[in-house]
Amino acid sequence: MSTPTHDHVAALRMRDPAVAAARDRLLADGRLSQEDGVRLFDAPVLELGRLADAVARDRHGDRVYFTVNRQLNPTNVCVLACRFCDYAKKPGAEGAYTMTREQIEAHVEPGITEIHIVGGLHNRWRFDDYLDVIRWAKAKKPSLSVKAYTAVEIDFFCRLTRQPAEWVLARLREAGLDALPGGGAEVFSERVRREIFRQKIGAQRWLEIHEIAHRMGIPSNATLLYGHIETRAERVQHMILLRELEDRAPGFFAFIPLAFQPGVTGLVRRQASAIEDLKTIAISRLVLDNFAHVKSYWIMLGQDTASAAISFGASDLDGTIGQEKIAHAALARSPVGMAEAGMLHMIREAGKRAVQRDALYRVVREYGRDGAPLDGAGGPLEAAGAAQS
Ligand code: V47
Ligand code: SF4
Repeated sequence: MSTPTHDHVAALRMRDPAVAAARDRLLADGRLSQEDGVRLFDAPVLELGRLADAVARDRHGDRVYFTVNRQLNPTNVCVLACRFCDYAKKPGAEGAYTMTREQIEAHVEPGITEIHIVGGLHNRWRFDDYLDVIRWAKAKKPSLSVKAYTAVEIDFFCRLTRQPAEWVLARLREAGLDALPGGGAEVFSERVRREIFRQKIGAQRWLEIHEIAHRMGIPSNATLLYGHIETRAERVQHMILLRELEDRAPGFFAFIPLAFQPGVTGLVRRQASAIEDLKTIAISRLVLDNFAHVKSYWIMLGQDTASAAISFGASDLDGTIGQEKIAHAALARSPVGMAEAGMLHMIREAGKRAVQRDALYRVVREYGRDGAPLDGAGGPLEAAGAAQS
């Protein structure tokens, strides 16, 4: 990744004093503080968006990344009971499922380049069962990039095997793991942890596992679950802890703010507003100056806000996904999967250029502003008739 320039940021004239101060700080190669981040939440959203978009353009030009992937949630049986989670089921409960090898293999469809595996902490599974999920997916398509198991699952495997995280991660890598997803981070606040996920690992262990992975050369992502009982200050604190880890042990690809889907948890009445979503995306782009990408995760944001986020600092749309189960157990209204043409359409509508990537951000195919592939092949946008607007 080349060093970002400041050309787009330097060309901006800001009207809001807090956003202007943030721009000046970034231009001087300074960093936004906790207080700066919190103050920016009160700034006008369009001003924030202009600055965050300029930062994203200085890093990536007009490129926005996406992947043709599937999400695989092999079991929803979980020994924990996080208060925000509508997905997990107790063993034997109605709706509890565990996929067979055939069902797992069926998720590895021919056109995908990435599989994202995450699920519950099963009471009967051994570490080998989790390794098998990766082995079976990889055996079906050896070129597949595998992004699998959150730090919460890695910690669970350590307890199952009584082995340190280095050993667990080395076994997973032998089975075919390429990268860790960013889930399980929730919010790095002990107050929030005690309230809504008290059985689960906290900030220290999550950060430790990602640090170990990075030092072993295993890249990862980081999420933030927001829009429930956390404060804006706790959101910014979460970003700063991630920024410090990336300074210490580089290896993060993307930061992914996950908009909480209230479902039937009773925690909050409604999902965060689109304005709050866009502010969270923009501020994370400004605070996380050492992260390559901020991801606009359309499954949680909904397609409309996710496509607006492309103009508020997001440079990655995740992927086509397929049968996502976690957000949809919490009644998310987004479709369960999206065709490649839909991804291209969202990016083109935002006036940017699509780049199809794999889980390791290697370029699979680049597209022009008109949505046509630059290698001259007939692309899915044309095939779906979406190239004319
Ligand atoms: O860890 C659970 C969250 C995460 C809800 O790394 C919820 O590229 C919203 O981590 N509303 C799993 N969120 C998903 C995840 C992820 C998603 C996309 C990309 C990547 C990546 C990672 O989902 C869990 C938890 O934080 N979650 N319930 C809910 N009701
Ligand atoms: Fe289990 Fe994860 Fe749901 Fe918590 S969020 S109950 S660990 S599946």
